[in-house]
Amino acid sequence: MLNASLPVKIMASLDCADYLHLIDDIRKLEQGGVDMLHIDIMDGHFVPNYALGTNLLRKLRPQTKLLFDIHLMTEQPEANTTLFAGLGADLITFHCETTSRLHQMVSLVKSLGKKVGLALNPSTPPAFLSYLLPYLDMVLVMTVDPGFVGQKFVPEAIGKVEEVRRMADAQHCPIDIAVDGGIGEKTVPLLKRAGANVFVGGTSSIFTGKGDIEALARDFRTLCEKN
Ligand code: S6P
Ligand code: MG
Repeated sequence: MLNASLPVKIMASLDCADYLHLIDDIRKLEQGGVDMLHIDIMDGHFVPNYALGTNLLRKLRPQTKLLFDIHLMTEQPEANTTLFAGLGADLITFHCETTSRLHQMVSLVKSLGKKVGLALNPSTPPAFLSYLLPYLDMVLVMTVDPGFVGQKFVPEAIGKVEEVRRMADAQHCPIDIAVDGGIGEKTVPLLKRAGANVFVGGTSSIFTGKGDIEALARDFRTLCEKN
């Protein structure tokens, strides 16, 4: 197993929670011991869907101490990063396919006092990362094309995680590698062995709808830690 020394972190994808009982679900996630809320922001351009927004974040931030990972699936992240930083993000993750100004975006996020993650779509080669790894806190390897919950896991992502971890190790960068999309019982062992240490729980794990969210969050952590 690569980089076994990095701690496992569990994120819960808020878009999979019950919008009509959101605060109840968040309390269960807190009790279930998740490390972060993974908050998908979709603009209807970069991805063919819309999700979560500024008013929700404004209301949520004072309600929970859970860390916020803002997953920006938006064109021109330069235009909205300051806004989301001000809404209580702890980590801002943007897509390398959405801007040609990657170093500037990384600097912008850091200048706002936030951790920075760079996301790659399943078809984006990891070579994109070569000159950026030392500046990043996290690489998010998408394991589905972003835009929707409940999609089919893309198996090629496993090899990509392995390649990213190899690149990071070669550059002596002990960065987090996160995976998002179809993360559950079947995929966690393979992704962890490949070098991932941050797991986003959605409808394949914490939000299956079969059982209590708090218990499912605990089970998800056990699954991610044991493999
Ligand atoms: C996808 C989004 C993800 C999903 C999550 C859903 O556009 O970035 O964060 O919300 O992956 O999980 P699952 O298990 O339904 O694929
Ligand atoms: Mg996401």
